[in-house]
This record gives sequence, C-alpha cells and structure tokens, in this order.
Amino acid sequence: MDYFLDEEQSMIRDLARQIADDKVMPVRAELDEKEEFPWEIMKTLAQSDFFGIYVPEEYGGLGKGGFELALVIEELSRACLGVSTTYAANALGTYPILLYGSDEQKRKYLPGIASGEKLVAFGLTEANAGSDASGVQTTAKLEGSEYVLNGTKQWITNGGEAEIYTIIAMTDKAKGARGASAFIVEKGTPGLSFGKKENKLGIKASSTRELIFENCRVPRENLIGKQGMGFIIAMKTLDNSRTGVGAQGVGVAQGAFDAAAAYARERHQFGQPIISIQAVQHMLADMATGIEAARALVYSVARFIDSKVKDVSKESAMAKLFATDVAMKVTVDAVQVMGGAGYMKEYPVEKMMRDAKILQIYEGTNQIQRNVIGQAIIKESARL
Ligand code: COS
Repeated sequence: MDYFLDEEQSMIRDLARQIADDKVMPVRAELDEKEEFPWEIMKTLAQSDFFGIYVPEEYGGLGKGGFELALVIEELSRACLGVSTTYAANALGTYPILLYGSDEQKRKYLPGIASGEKLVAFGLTEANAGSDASGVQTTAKLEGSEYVLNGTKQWITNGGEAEIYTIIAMTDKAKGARGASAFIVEKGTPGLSFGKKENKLGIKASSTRELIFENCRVPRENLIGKQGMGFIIAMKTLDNSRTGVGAQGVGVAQGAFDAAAAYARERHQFGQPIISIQAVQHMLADMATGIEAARALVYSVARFIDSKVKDVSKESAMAKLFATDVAMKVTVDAVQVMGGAGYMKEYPVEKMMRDAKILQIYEGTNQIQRNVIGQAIIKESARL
C-alpha cells in the first residue's frame, strides 16, 4: 500500500528502518535475555534527532507530529518492542509538558528531551489506580513555594533511567478526578527513589520500576497547567499517545509476519514448501489483511490528530484497540505457522508473541478503549 508519504516522511521511515535492521535486530535477543536497557540504541536514536521529532522547532525539535513519530515507532517495533517501548514512553511522558506546560517549562525541559539527553517517564499508575485513573492516592500538598509529594507509582516505564518524570498526584482528594494535578519531578530530587525493577513476561529490554515519593519537594513552578487539571492532562496525554501504541502493534505484527512468511517458503513438508499449503496461505492472508487494516487506521488517526482537531479520544482508542488486537493475533499465528521452530528462541517470533501482550494492557487496557469508544458513541447518539 502507498500511504503517500512526503519526502521527509520517507526519509524518516527509511532511517528508522535502517536503525532497526542494523542496530536493533542483531542485539534484540541478547537484550531480552539479559533484560538490558538499550542505552546504545537510545544514543543512536538521539543522534538521528528522533527524540525531538514531534517537538516544535522553537524548543529544539524537528517540528513534525504524531504521524512521523508513529513511523519511527512502527519501524523500531518491527525489530523489538522492548526498544520501541523505551522510545515511545518518552513521548508519553513529554505530552503533558507539550500540551499543557507553560512557555517557561517548555523552554526549560523540551530542548533536553528533544536532543535525547534526558529520557522521560509518565507516572499515573499505582496499586489502586490504573484503569481507574482518578483513583490516584499519591498526594501533593502545597507548602509555601513547594509541593510536597508522597506516595508510590508502580509499573512505570523508563523508571530509574529517565531524568524527567511527569506525575499525576492528588492536590484535593475530596474532589475526585477534579482534585488531581500534574507535576514535573526531576531525578535527583530528594525524596524521589526507585523501587524494584519488575521481572516481566516480555518487553524485557525496557525498564519498569516503582517511583517512591517520600516528602519529595518540588518547586511550585513544576505544577503543569492549573491545580485540579491533572485528570484532564492525563486523559489528553493518553489520547495523543495511544496511536503510538497502535503503531507498535502494526510494527510487531509486521515483524512476526515477515518471519513467518520467510520460514513458510523454506520449510518443506509433504514434498513442498509449507507456503504452498492452502491452510498456511489462509493464515498468512488473514495476517497480512489485519496488518494492512491496522496500519491504515493508525496512520489515518495519527494524521487526524496532527490536524489539531479538538477531541480525538474515540479515534485514538480505536487505533490502539484494533492494531494491538491484530498484533496479538498475528504474533500468535506467526508462532503457529512456524510450529516447533516458532516456539524456539532461535527465531524471533516467540519473543514477539510475549512482547505483544503488553500492548493490549498498557496505556489503557483494550477493555478501557472499548469504554472510551462506547462513551463517545453515547454522546454522539444523543445528537442523532
Ligand atoms: N478528554 C477530555 N475530557 C475527558 C476525557 C478526555 N479524553 N476523558 C474524560 N474526560 C472528562 C469527562 O468528560 C468528565 O468531565 P466532567 O466531570 O466535566 O463530566 C471527567 O473527565 C471525568 O470523566 P469520567 O467520568 O468519564 O471518568 P472515569 O473516572 O469514569 O474514567 C476512563 C474514564 C475509564 C476513560 C479513564 O479513567 C481512563 O482512560 N482510564 C484508563 C487510564 C489509562 O490508560 N491507564 C493506563 C495507565 S497510564 S500508561
């Protein structure tokens, strides 16, 4: 399919593809095995200006949008979801500043983020808050010119490795969703420490840790937007970043499909390559169709969001939901097409299948995406 990329977009995709092929593929199995954070790859991505792709030029970025970001995420995901999660989580952590930060905050933080010098992480989830985003129990109390944060965030991607954390905490618990606020917390701030590194099913190259706040004092200027806007900031952040998760789904599905199709040509049974067997062809046909449909939706939604429409909750939830369900099905089927080989670590698809599962869970489970779409349908149907 031709998605009519302009010259710059084609260059971005080609460079990301080259990095995925040359730098990520050769080390992905080792990164997975050793659960090693991909610092070298992050440096290569920084040298290619990929951390600032969606950051405005005035703050040191390339001034592109979520569509170009999706192209990079897709290519990296074709090679390794652990690497692409590490990269994409930066955008998730940066959106609160990009969408709601003051000019001063943008000038202070965005250039270091755009250059890749400082990694970013987003902290919403806690023991009792995740799908229930307004169930946050971490508190932020204004004392003079500082907010004092107390509480624990869990399952935070880039936890411990990132220099900048955008955190949702309650400034007024009694107000529920309207009592949450968003803050920037820098690594090294006294009172911020990191808990255990999680041992995960997949995306093992990425770091997932707890963030522990114990009387952690941040200057009042680190409040993003206004007090009480935290829930909306988190929702709008997720509305923007969920297409990136969709792009991860497209990428990992493509990687699994490519491996399965190549293997099906090589593997002979009943005196013929198994790709000549109709049962295998039908599986590959369904996989290819799902991937193309997911890519078409993810690209359309990313372009729709970049056109600066106001409310994109429904469309971004659709892109995330559809593409990540496709990713799970395609990676499982790739293992099936490859049979015994697919189950072995010599081939990449068992890792892709393990990795893909997280896409149906993080940045809102796919059940939550259906809720978001359902709520939008209820609102829209009232206008019919
Ligand atoms: N954009 C703007 N406003 C939004 C919004 C959005 N995307 N989503 C909700 N709101 C508004 C609602 O309109 C409502 O406003 P009013 O109080 O003025 O009516 C307010 O925010 C509260 O919304 P709602 O009542 O729908 O909140 P719920 O607590 O029921 O939660 C869901 C709604 C489930 C959609 C939300 O909690 C969610 O997205 N959860 C998943 C979060 C997530 O992705 N977690 C993963 C970890 S982060 S990586």
